[in-house]
Amino acid sequence: MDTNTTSAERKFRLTPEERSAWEENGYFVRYDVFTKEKNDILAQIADDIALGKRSFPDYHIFQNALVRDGKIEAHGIHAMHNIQYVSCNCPEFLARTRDPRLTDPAVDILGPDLLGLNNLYIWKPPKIGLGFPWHQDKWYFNHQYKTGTTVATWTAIDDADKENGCLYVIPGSHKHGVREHKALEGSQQGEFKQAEGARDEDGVAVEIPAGAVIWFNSQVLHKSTDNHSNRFRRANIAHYISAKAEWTRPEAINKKRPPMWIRGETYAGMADEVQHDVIPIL
Ligand SMILES: O=C(O)CCC(=O)C(=O)O
Repeated sequence: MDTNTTSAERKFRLTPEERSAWEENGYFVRYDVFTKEKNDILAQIADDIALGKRSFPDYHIFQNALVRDGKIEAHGIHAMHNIQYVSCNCPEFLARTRDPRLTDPAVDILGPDLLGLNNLYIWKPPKIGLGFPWHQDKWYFNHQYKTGTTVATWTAIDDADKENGCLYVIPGSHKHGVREHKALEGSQQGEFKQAEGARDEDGVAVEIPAGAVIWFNSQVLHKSTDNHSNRFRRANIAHYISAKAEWTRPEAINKKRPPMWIRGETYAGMADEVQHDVIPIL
């Protein structure tokens, strides 16, 4: 696929206002990017995986214990990783990851050659869905890739608001480098570490309806809160980096989670161990 498109050819390219918001705040939102019908297809597949109705490798499913007052109250699935390249008869996730509605703006930011990283589908169930502490995704990516900006897309499958645990960001925080991240004491959310010095009072809740997408610079400090509502708060997250990114430590490449080819060229000697297609579950 020749994806070396011109800006005019990219139907979903960045608007000047979005570029300013990206540079100034490190994020922007678009509404009505995906229809309910299109998101329902993904939601059904992910629900079936979460409920054990479709086989899916355990190592791509993340569970968390909800700990309150030192006691485990419940265990719950909270995320499924890389549905896009694990074949459970669901090429729809692969198509979504490569959808120009998501990737055209990423091309405007990163250039024409894109890889996809660590997709995750957050399944935040009513009452027990857990929040994530303040963090920068770039802190995690720096362990694997030497690259500048990376771009996250966060697609709301359900309406996301303060009650069911929407995303919060600290506007402009992408300009101040990557902070140290430390394990949380008595954490409910075992998987993520907390960025030092991030303050709740600087955060803005990004409440968005289903079908909207947030694009954010992965150096932006962000978090989410627990789901206190009786509704789900599901989101599909796809990250993009330039295919010119180098491995930080080639010996530590995570073969279970290689980057995914998205569009354009790949480069020998860079992050070139790339997944092109779905891996069948045997
Ligand atoms: O969707 C959420 O609740 C938080 C997701 C998040 O912070 C992340 O994926 O980095």
